[in-house]
Amino acid sequence: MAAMLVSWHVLHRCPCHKTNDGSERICRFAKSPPSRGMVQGFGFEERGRWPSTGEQVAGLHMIQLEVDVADARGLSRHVRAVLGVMVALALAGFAVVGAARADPSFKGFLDALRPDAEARGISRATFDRETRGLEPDLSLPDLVRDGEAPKASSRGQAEFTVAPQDYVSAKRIGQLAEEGRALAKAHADALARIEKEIGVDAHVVLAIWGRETAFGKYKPQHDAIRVLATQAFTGRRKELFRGELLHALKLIDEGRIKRSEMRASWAGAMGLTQFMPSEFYSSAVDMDGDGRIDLFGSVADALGSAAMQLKLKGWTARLPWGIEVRTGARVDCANEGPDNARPISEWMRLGVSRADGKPIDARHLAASAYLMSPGGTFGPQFLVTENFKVLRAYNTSDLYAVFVGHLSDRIAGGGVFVTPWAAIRQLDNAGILEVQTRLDRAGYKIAKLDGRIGSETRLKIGLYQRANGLKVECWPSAELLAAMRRIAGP
Ligand SMILES: [Ca+2]
Repeated sequence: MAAMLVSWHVLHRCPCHKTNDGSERICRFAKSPPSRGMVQGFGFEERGRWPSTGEQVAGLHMIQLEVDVADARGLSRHVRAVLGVMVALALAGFAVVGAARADPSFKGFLDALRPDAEARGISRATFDRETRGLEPDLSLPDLVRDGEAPKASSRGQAEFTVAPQDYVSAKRIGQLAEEGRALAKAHADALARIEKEIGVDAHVVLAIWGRETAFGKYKPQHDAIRVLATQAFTGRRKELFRGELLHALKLIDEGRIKRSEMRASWAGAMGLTQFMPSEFYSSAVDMDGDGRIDLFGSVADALGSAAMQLKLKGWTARLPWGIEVRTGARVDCANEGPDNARPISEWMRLGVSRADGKPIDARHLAASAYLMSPGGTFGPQFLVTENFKVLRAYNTSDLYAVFVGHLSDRIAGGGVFVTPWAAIRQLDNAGILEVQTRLDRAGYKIAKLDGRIGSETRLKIGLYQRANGLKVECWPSAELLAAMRRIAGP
């Protein structure tokens, strides 16, 4: 039996704008049709000539289709044919809207979500109760508004907007370390069980707790459902948040968490260690054994679950996340990055040594490590291990991972960095983006031109500085940008 179209309407229609590239009309599926169930949320990009005026236009349209599905292949052909007609309609300037509502596109988004919620076993009653009257919170960071290009960076993430010496603040880490040492004693039993049963070091999960919520003192106040729905509707990472929203609704439907308890950060993270709803299903554990998983009120459950997350991402017990080093005469910061990883023993043969002058623990010499200089030569430099990558997987930022790793060392009794951070002045995102673009153009390819300072950007800066007879600093400074402009011309 062939698929039958029941209804359709335009969900989200960004204003068309002129383009000078003269390219032919492109209708591209953002997502291929699922094999069963109803179909919704096709995105397509179009480029073409506005029929009434002849202007070149480009736009992104989201279209909701409700299709009675019997044959997935038939559906695909059918949908493609219908979309072709709809592109023609849209280009001809037809205003296609759903029923008149205050915010039809958000309503349409929720309507399109319902079949997926049902497919996951979320009751209709729960779905309707929790989404009734829901409005997007357009004050959140990281949103993409109609007709706006996604921004080069997220204004919400301190990891990418604060200079290293301010992010990895010695004062802040010192305070957290002191509290962490007291909490290590208070929760000694649970932490011992976490180390024994899960195999993740106690000081590391304490450090995550400290970093994420200052040991529970930070209590985010956003309604999680509203945050997740807004990010899924109009955020930069819609697909990710759509899945998280469904998981959150499932948590409510199953009676695991009450809506009133579901307070989240602007990015939907909840509880003592800021977990995402899907992580409740993938890695939450009942560490205190009371028969219920409570990531808001039970320290044992929250830390056990954080440990499980690290374990599932590949944590190796008793392997340091990183070692502060001096690079020596033969290695410089332009050797940074996971592509240049080698055993710690090889780094030692190349002249790399511990910054504090102590010998490197013989048990770790065979471990693979890469050089990582989060502030270029203007701060401490590290050999980082696979455990550093695990911390980065928790939150994708070198500075975040250095913060958590260093805090864990401090809680365990370690000292401050040997090399102090210089007072680094950070270029704004546009400046960093210009450095990246100029590097890319000069043949130092950058995978993601995003205005953010990562390992690749620092490495390529170092290589550029080396090749152009500049001082090798691996940092996008104003002086570097001026030199690049001078060398390449405007
Ligand atoms: Ca429990």
